[in-house]
Amino acid sequence: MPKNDLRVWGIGTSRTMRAHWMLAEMDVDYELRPIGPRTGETLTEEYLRLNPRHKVPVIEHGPFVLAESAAIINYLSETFPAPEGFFVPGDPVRRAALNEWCFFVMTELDAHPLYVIRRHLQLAHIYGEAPRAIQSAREYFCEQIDGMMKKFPDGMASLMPEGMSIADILMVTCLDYALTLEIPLPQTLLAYREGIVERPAYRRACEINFV
Ligand SMILES: N[C@@H](CCC(=O)N[C@@H](CS)C(=O)NCC(=O)O)C(=O)O
Repeated sequence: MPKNDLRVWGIGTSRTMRAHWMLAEMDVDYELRPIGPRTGETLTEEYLRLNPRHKVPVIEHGPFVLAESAAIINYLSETFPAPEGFFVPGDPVRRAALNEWCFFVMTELDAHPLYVIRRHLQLAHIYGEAPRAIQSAREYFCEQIDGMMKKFPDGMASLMPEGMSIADILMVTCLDYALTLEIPLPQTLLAYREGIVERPAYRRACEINFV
């Protein structure tokens, strides 16, 4: 029986980092299955039963199986007690405001430009070379960031005024990946990231996720 009835599958990417970071924030112990993408480990019969789309991360909480990093950290934030200062909305309006950030990060930053770049750069041997698509994805990412930063002309400590939330976990993991791609980021956004990556939970999660 895993600790807290919880098992997390996956390490090594910005998406798996999200689950480990959320659990480190909440100081919740779990069993780790440190499988990596594209290693063959996501293609075993055991794993395909959990996620036929063979992606990491996945969590098992008792009999409940959940994929998709954003859904996972949202579930964890509502299932285990959040630490002091970690914002989990209790009403529909604040939930909607948080969702706006989460969906923005996941669709306009993560799933579209960053993943297009990954597919045609690091995974070009599978998806093909597409320099024009990479260039336009880089530009799109920067445009989205510029638009977003208009909401924060003086910078910010967190995306939600109430404080650190799952939206910041999604955002900072995207920014970390963008930095590895040498995408230029505004100074105020870099300062926001610096403030968040000082959190002990971020550092603990990096040690688990990026071995
Ligand atoms: N939208 C998914 C994306 C997950 C994803 O693409 N995972 C990649 C690693 S970052 C993966 O497992 N790839 C293995 C494969 O495609 O077989 C999430 O956020 O969890």
